[in-house]
Amino acid sequence: SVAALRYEARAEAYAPASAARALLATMVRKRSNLCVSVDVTRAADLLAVVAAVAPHVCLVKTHIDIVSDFSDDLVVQLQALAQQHDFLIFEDRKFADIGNTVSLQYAAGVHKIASWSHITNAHLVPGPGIIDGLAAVGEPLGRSLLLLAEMSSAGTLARGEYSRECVRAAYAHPFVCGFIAMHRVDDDEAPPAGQAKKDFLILTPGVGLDSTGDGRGQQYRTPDEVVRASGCDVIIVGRGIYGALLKEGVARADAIAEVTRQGERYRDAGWQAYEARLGA
Ligand code: 5FU
Repeated sequence: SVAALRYEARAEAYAPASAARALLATMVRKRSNLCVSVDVTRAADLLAVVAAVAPHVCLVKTHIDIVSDFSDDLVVQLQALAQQHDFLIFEDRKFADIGNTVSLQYAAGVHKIASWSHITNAHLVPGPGIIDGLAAVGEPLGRSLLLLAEMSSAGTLARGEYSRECVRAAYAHPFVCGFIAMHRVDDDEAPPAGQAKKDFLILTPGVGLDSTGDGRGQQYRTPDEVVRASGCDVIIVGRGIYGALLKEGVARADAIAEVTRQGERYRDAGWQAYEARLGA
C-alpha cells in the first residue's frame, strides 16, 4: 500500500504539471496534510477564515455556490492568499451530470470553477463520460479530479461494489488523481490486467476531535483514525476549525484567533498521525 510511503516519495507518481503533484509537494513543504473546508456564506468571512489558517493548511476547500455575495474579486483575493501562503484550492462541486453538461458547469457560468480550482470532484453515478467531460476542460489546465468513492454521511450509498467501480474508472482515466473516501479504497481493487498498482490520493472529510456527529448525518472520526488507522492522506476539517465564527456572542477577533488555534491543532494532529503511520 502507498500508505507506507512518505508523501515526497509519492509525488513522482503524478504528472509534473498536475495539481496532485503540486499538492504533495505543498504537503511536504508545509508539513501539513490538513485541508480546511470553509463553508461560510459571506465572502468576507471566507477570506477571514482562510487568512487565519493559511499557514497551517495545504489545501482550502470551498463550496463556492453558498457564497451569497460572490464576485470575481473573491476569486482574485483567494488566489492571492494561495500564492502568499502556499496552498492549493479545491472546489467541492460534486459534479454529477452527463459529460457535456459538466464541461459547461466546470468551465462557464458565474463561477468558472476550472479557471481557479486546482482540484475538484465528481460522482461516478452518470458513468465514465463524466470524467471525459471534466478532463476535456481541466486536463489542459493541469487540474486534477477526485471521485467520490465513499462519503462520510450516515447511510451513504457509495460503498462496496460502487466504490470499487470508482477505483476501476480511476485506473482508466489519468485525470483522476484520487478519491474522497473513508479508507484506502484503492487497496480493495486489483489494478487492471497488465497495469501496475497506481498511486492515488485519499482525501477524507468527516474529521473532528471534539464531536462525533452534527445531528444531520455527518459522522466524525479523529485524524488518528483517518490517517494512521485508515491510511488516508489528507484530512478535511470544517466546523472543527471555523466553528467559533458561528457562535453567538463571541467577539470577532476572538473567533478568528480561535480559528487559527484550531487550524494549528488539526495540522499537528494530522501530521502526528502520518508520522505514526510511517513508524508503524
Ligand atoms: F464528500 C463529502 C463527504 O462525504 N462528507 C463531507 O462532509 C464531502 N463533505 C464535505 O466536507 C461537506 O460538504 C463539508 O463541506 C465538509 C465537512 O464539513 P464539517 O464542518 O467538517 O462537517
